[in-house]
Amino acid sequence: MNISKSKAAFIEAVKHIPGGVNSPVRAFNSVGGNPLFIKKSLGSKVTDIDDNEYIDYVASWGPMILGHTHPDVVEALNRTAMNGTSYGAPTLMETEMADLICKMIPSIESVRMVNSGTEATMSALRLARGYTKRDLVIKFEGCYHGHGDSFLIKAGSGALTLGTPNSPGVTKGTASDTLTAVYNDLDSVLGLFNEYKDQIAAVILEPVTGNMGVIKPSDEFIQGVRKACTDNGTVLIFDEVMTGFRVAKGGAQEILGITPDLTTLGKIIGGGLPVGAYGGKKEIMDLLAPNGPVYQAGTLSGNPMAMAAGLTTLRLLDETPNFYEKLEEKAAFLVAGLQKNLDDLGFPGVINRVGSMFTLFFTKEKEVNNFSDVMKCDTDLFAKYFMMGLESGIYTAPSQFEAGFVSIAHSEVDLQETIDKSREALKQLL
Ligand code: KE4
Repeated sequence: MNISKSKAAFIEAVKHIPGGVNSPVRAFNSVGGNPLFIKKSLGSKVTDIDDNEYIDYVASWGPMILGHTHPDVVEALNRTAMNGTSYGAPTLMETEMADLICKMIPSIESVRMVNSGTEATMSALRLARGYTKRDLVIKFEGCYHGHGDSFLIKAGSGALTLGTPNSPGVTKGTASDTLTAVYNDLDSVLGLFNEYKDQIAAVILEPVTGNMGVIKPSDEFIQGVRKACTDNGTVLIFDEVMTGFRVAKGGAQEILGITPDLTTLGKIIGGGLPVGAYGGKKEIMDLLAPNGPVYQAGTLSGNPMAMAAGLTTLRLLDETPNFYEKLEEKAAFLVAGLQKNLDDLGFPGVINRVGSMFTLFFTKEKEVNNFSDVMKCDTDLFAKYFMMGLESGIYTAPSQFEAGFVSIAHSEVDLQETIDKSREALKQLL
């Protein structure tokens, strides 16, 4: 496979961009080689600057549930741009977006738009602290909530991939206000509530994880966390930046049957443009400026271009008959095929899937249910598998600690080709 133009582009990029990338997970540090420079995308495919085409499961790290370059999204952007790109004043689309989010996720009574998932989680935590007048937050090892200081403690995603789960630059004071518990271990949460009684402002978690690979919470764990928050007057924040509108129309909270107090959103709600949001109980959200004293602001929050792409995307998700049933069929078909590869070849591995997000863990463990299971993965083997996938035209996340995403644009041909090429790679790795 010729990737000479990407190699040359990377040499140029590193001259003025740290690591040659504007987000660390895009670097290929943990899998070797250098990142591919992408020049276009359509449907289930992306094409690099050497004109290699790939079946894409990165999906821009989640947003592209409709597939890339959906014509309705492109048309909405073109139409909006003709009237200007940003006003710094309210627009009707922002109200439509808020109304639609509140309709699709009933636990959200009021919602504020921001520009990234990081902004959403940072703001939600500040709001929870303002509402409870408490300082401490519980997060879970391996979960990633963006790069806000409070969350770069035992963080997942790129922080884990690159071996910096605790980032330098986070002050001792900030770090001391973040407590960490173990995902799917309710006792680790209850122990912290006992030790720090009445001091915990919030518990934040990925209700289905994606940033240490895909892990679903046990009913006992997630129900126990909800009860502990309720009993202690602690705000439960579901970070649904990845799972929101991904694992179900109403996000992970719909399939888990748990109502959080606040929800953070991102990725899909921008339709590929920079958007984040946080919302929940009106009683809590009304503390936000300009109504209340908790401050949060953003020059481009609710930006017309981002609203046009996001609103078009959400409307399609809300109105397309059987969208999630069709997406479920596609993802189930793919993962059944990948699982058959493992079974037929006797290849050690575990595949976790929730809706259209999945992870193939290279592990000899029989299950992957928590961070310590994830840490037993063979990341070297993953790196070889990743590179073989790339060479055969399959583009997946360059990290064992991420999720793959199936879009509605992935055809059965795409999925069967992926299964077949994955099988060939595993055969060579045996
Ligand atoms: P952003 O600030 O990257 O928009 O969102 C942060 C964030 C918050 N919460 C969850 C559950 C997330 O998954 C993310 C971002 N996810 C990573 C990939 N797993 C984004 C990719 C990247 O960092 O470039």
